[in-house]
Amino acid sequence: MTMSLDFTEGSPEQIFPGAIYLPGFLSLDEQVALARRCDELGRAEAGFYTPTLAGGLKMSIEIVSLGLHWDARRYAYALTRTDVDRLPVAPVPADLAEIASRLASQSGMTIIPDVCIINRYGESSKLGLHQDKSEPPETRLSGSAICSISVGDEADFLIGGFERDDERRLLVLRSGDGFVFGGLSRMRFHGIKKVRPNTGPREIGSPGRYNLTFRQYWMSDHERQARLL
Ligand code: MD3
Ligand code: FE
Repeated sequence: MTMSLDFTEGSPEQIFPGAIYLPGFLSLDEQVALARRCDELGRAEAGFYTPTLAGGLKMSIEIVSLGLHWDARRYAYALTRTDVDRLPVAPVPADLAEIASRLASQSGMTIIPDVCIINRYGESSKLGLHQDKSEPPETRLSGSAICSISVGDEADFLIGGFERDDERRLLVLRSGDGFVFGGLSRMRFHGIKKVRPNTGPREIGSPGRYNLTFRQYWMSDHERQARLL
């Protein structure tokens, strides 16, 4: 008997319509390589910084934006780090874009990953319940999915409904797990309640957790060329 083993643990599971959980999407070697890549991109020019939100509160995570910068003060995208140091951001590297395309195709969804945001969590970092709606309504409504991948320490992830007070489900996201949010689920409230310190693979070496989200800003490559913000 032959079986295709695309996933080291389990197979893709639909949590809600359009919300696909892909446990063990990356092999251990791929997880180690991706964690290194995040370290490297974070130490480069226009690397990790701590965003300040519109109300003046600092977030408890550090981020790197690739492709387009996410301005935390305005909840909008820009070509340069408008709310930080005005540096231009690097494009989404091909090796990372390839992970997003694989996540989408394994989930039966599509994305042109023109934005990648790397979040770095320490042991007391959190991400409050929110909706991702800084992307233009055209791409949000076109059905383009948000694809995410986590490496390092485990995290308690909350996923709710379309109103802040809707019932939530708690899922533990582990190193190497993928998650794709398309269709209606693209607009669900979600957040990271806590990180579980020292629960990541020893092989990664450095403590903490990385999460990468891939998003589509432009409707098409053609539109990107024509408009470039
Ligand atoms: C559900 N990041 O960067 S990834 C974010 O682990 C963000 O860093 C979390 O929420 C993290 O905005 C969660 C999983 C995820 C990403 C996008 C979503 C879940 C989502 C969009 C809609 C619904
Ligand atoms: Fe989010």
